[in-house]
Amino acid sequence: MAGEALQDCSLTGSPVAMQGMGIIVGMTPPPPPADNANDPNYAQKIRAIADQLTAWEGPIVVISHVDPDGDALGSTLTLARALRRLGKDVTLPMEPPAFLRFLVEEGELSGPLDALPDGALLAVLDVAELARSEGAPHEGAAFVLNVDHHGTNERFGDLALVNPGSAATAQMIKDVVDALPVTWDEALATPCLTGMLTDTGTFRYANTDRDVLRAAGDLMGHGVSYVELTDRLQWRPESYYRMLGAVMDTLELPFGGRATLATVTLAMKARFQGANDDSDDYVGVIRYVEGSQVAIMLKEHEDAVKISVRARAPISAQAICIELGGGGHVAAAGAKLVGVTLEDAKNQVLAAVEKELDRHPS
Ligand SMILES: [Mn+2]
Repeated sequence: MAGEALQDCSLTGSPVAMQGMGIIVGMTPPPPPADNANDPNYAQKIRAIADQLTAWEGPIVVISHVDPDGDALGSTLTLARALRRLGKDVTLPMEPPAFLRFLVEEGELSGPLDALPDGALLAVLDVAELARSEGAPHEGAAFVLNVDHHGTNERFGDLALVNPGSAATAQMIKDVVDALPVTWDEALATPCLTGMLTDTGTFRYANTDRDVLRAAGDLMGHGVSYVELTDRLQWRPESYYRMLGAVMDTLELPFGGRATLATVTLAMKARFQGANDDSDDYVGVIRYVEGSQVAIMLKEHEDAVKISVRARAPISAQAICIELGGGGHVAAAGAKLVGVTLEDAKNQVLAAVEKELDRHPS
């Protein structure tokens, strides 16, 4: 789950992917893919990835998903730094959200690429669908590497390691870097731990397990200041808190309080300049209303409404968002409804939520 993001989990889906799955627009989507199994060849693939990267002599381009979150930036920055230490020619095209920019040093990131350099290895991290990648086209890559923890991952690429049991892609990148001939230090460990922190909600979400805590413990042993990092990751501008007040005024508790729902409107974004960039984790506030099994944030955009969903077992945020053409994890997922009004979006979302709640009567 994306740190909450989940990603936010910016775990939005795309109609393109839906079409790729053979779904006819207008028909009821099928149930979520059952492929949430971990990769049975995990250890061998980590070794193969490390060997492939170590041997690669051409350029390497590292990308992640649209609306990058802490795992997207943390995974890519950790891998890029490790590979640069091995003398590799690495490009990392990304525009991180404001609250993560403190992690980045001058010159580490680039703007989006129009084309891949000749002979490039493209490493795609934390991206379930190629259509949701950002920063560089995938056409023309000499080799595509896919490392991700979304169960809905399309298993694209020449070498794909997909492990839904990993709490964060950063946890998988930690294993890759362990297998590379580089020495861990604070500069490598800090972004890597960030990915684990944001995708687990600072080790509070349902994906938090012994393995991710052990991996995080290893990174703390490499010089990360845990208290400083977790503190810094919570910093937000004043406008964030001003807008939070307005968003909380929209709070509703449908389905007898089994769900919580709130909205960020275009008017709020206009009123609270600068808050939009960091508003994704408001859903992390309303998920803690007593009795709520599923929390939903609607974010109005010019041409679409973005949906962020957080759920506690047995309710599946993934099932709700796949119903809406999106995707993500069981506990945290997202979708994007294009060309609809806020009211239409809300009705569609509530219908999908009701269907999932009906599967698990309280
Ligand atoms: Mn992730």
